[in-house]
Amino acid sequence: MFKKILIANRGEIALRIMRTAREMGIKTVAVYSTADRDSLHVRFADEAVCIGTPQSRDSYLNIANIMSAVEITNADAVHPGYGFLAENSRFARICNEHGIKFIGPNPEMIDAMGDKITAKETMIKAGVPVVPGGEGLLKSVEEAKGLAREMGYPIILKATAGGGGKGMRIVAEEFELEKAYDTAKAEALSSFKNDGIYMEKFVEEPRHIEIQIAGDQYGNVCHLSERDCSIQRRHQKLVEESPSPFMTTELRYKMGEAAKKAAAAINYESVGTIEFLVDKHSNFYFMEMNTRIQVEHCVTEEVINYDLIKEQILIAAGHRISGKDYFPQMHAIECRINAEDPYNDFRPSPGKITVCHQPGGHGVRVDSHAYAGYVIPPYYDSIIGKLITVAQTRQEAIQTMYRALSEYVIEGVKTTIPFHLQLMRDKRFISGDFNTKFLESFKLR
Ligand code: MV4
Repeated sequence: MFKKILIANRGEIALRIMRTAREMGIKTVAVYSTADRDSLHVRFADEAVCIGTPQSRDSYLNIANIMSAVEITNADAVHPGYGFLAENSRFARICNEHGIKFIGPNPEMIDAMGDKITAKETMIKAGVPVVPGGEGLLKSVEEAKGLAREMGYPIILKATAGGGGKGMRIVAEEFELEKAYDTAKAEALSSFKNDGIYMEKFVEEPRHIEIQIAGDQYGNVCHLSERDCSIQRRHQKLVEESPSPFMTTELRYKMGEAAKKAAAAINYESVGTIEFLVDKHSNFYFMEMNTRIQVEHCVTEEVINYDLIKEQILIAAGHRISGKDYFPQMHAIECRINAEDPYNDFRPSPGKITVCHQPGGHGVRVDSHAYAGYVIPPYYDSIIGKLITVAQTRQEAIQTMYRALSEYVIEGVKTTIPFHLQLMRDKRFISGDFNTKFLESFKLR
């Protein structure tokens, strides 16, 4: 087992990883930018190394500085968390070449899923359903026109180097195609330095349902059931839950098998997630694979009673998994508590937290790095915590969530708490009748 893990991240996820490492008897190293000197992840770690100035590219994205911190602290493994370098194959490769275990998949697996056209081709070969569309890169707007006529509008254009919604264009009718083609290409080039785009039939009002999987170094794979992440706004997830209110035993079986095929197709090693679009007829289509631990991993942990970070560390250290699948025994919901103003287009609200009281009690979990006096820097994402509730039924998990949100006091910055309070009382949310378009018509009062 590893003796010392360097956590190449910050905020709540750095704390989350340290907690498990400590339970496993592994020493921890925090890295921090000068904006994060007073962060809890620095105080909770056994050692901490400053890796640069506030801008991410000068600290949390600076591979040379992070590798120096690994060297001076003698860490034998690196956990990247989510975001930052978590899906950077170059970083994973550099770690491995220096004999430092990158706690995640191999660089080849990251690359296989990073390019969306390659990922889609791999899935087709493996027999995983994908959204109908053209095979490969679009070579011209004429080709795009022909293809769109064949499959019928609406269609969607996506960047092959994209993901998470960046650089997408939905096209409802032919007269819009040329402009959308040009802007999608230009946006792809400026965002990803790669102007490759491809086309798919647009799936209307889909749910976003993802399957958590795990694979070990010996070819064993299992799934750990689903999370419903349909409550999103501009591709930012706000609420996640497991099980999905839309799920049936039969659909879970089919999606679970498809997710395992997807992971097996690339000999996936580590924990990961297969994202699917699910239409109202329960047809499901592979969307992307996330080769990292995700923000919302906690809902899975709560419903199957299983520490995913521990599993990820064990797999990286060469342990075997049993290969049996895991099914929800409880219902869990997670609300993302962001320093954003929900009354003002969710605009970031950095600054000093003057008052901080976090909820507790039966069925409540808070993963947060917030404390009274903490200053939220403006340089990074705005997540200040995750509130997770777990109960026997969805209705009880919602009731506990409402109660816990009512106890949550954060003063000094605006938060998403008022949004979540209203959502937990929303008829459509309570009935489970929602899809990825739900928040477009949601009005905060
Ligand atoms: C789609 C789609 C409909 N049809 N693809 C958004 C993020 C990126 N991973 C892909 N996305 C979508 N792809 C087809 N063929 C609708 C979306 C989409 C979406 C997906 C999941 C969650 C929220 C979303 C919001 C808008 C669009």
